[in-house]
Amino acid sequence: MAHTLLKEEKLCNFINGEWVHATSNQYTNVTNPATLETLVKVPLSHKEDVDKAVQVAKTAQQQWALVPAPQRAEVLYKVGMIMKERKEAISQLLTMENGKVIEEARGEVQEGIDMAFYMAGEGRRLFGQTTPSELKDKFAMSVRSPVGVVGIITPWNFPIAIATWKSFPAIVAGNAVVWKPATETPLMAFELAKIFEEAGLPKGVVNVVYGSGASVGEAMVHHKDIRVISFTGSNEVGRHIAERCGQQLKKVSLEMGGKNAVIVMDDADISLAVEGIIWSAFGTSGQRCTACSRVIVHEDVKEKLQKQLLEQMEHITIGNGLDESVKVGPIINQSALEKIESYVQLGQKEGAKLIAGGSVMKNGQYEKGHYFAPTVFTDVKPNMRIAQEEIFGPVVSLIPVKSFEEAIEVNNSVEFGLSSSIFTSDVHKVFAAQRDLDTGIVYVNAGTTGAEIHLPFGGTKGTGNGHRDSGVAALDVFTEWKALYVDYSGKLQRAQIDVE
Ligand code: UN1
Repeated sequence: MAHTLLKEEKLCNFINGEWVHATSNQYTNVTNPATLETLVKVPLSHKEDVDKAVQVAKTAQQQWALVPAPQRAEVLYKVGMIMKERKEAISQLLTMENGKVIEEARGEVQEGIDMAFYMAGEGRRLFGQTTPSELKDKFAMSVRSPVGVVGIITPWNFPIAIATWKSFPAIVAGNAVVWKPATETPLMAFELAKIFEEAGLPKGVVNVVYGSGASVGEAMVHHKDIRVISFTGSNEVGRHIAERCGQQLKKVSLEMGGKNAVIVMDDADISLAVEGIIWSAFGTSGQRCTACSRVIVHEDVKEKLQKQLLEQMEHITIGNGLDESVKVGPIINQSALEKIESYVQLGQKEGAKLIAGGSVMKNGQYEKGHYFAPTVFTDVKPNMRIAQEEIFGPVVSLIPVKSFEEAIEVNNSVEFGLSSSIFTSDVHKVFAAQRDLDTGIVYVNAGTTGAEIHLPFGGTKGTGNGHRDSGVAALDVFTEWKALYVDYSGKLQRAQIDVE
């Protein structure tokens, strides 16, 4: 039942295990950002499509929740096995729709495979807690129960990994899913939906509705039968969702980016730090929530670091990510490119010194694609907007500091709190930094990217609202705690009153 996509094919939604046309008959082109070729057309669905998906999800969830969790887990295990078999083909498609280089695409698909096996394991855990009761002959425990129908809204920058971070824990915990993937990257949802089907996931447990945030996202957020929204994306959209969910007392989990810094102390291995900065600032063209966009460097090693950084940047190859020798691919679309460009202009106006890159690449092979040259600003002041706001592109600001304490303060001075890193050889600084860096993820002697799926992913302050994707903490988003009391005394025992 393999379905090979045709060029410019109109994609269907996946509802109740069927591939169905959206009710709208409106489509938008999905473009390969490396070549500007149209790959497929994605439907712009309406509220009616969401309503249909929620309706079938609600029915499917009631049955799915009755399937023992180890059996639900077995389906996820099969999903992982199929993803593993198809890793290369999926990675190629991912590079085509998202632009990230093939090596990173393979890494992202691997993240999804890891998540499948990890969450399959949770099917035999899903631990609750047993506790003593205050009363004699009474049993007390708490168990996790599914929330029901969950809505997941996923971004274009990790279109398959983030979808697995959210859908797999939801599924293993006994929920049904209505999923709105980003319109820029619908193929990963198409591939994953086919895999769910082949792995034997019952119809209606996962439903894909393609479309815009303004119509599909809004309908999901307002649907009374969607009990949780899990969102990864921009700050602006996340705050809007939070407000809407707040009004309805709907549970919501948000992950909305970062302004992540690498701190380089005077006792650091500078060559290693440079490697870490290049990988986390320019890898994925800086389009990761965890991307390094600030380097907070001790003034005594600033010149050395800057020199080595510029030298190493000479070796960065930019182009179509399907070419194995390319290290940095294109930017997702024209508006993202323009945003990056406007921040570079702003940085210059603010008085930061541009020492590398700084412009859209338009000549030769770059003419047909959205490319931005890896960019470095130096002598950046911590309060400049380029050092405070998320740019989501290959732009890094070097901020000189005089001490470890100042480095921590500058790191923590932004509204976000996702990831941070410190390069140092001093064990005292390592432990003080892990305590004082106000971010959900801290790296020592590594860049700011590269989170592993069995650890919690998320951040403090403006990065989110306290929930975490990935790791066992993800189950908290997709389960309700239920407290259970069983009195086997044979008489009415009143808590707090009938205590001896
Ligand atoms: C993201 O950019 O939203 O830690 C996810 C990392 C990747 C995931 C990034 N494993 O960089």
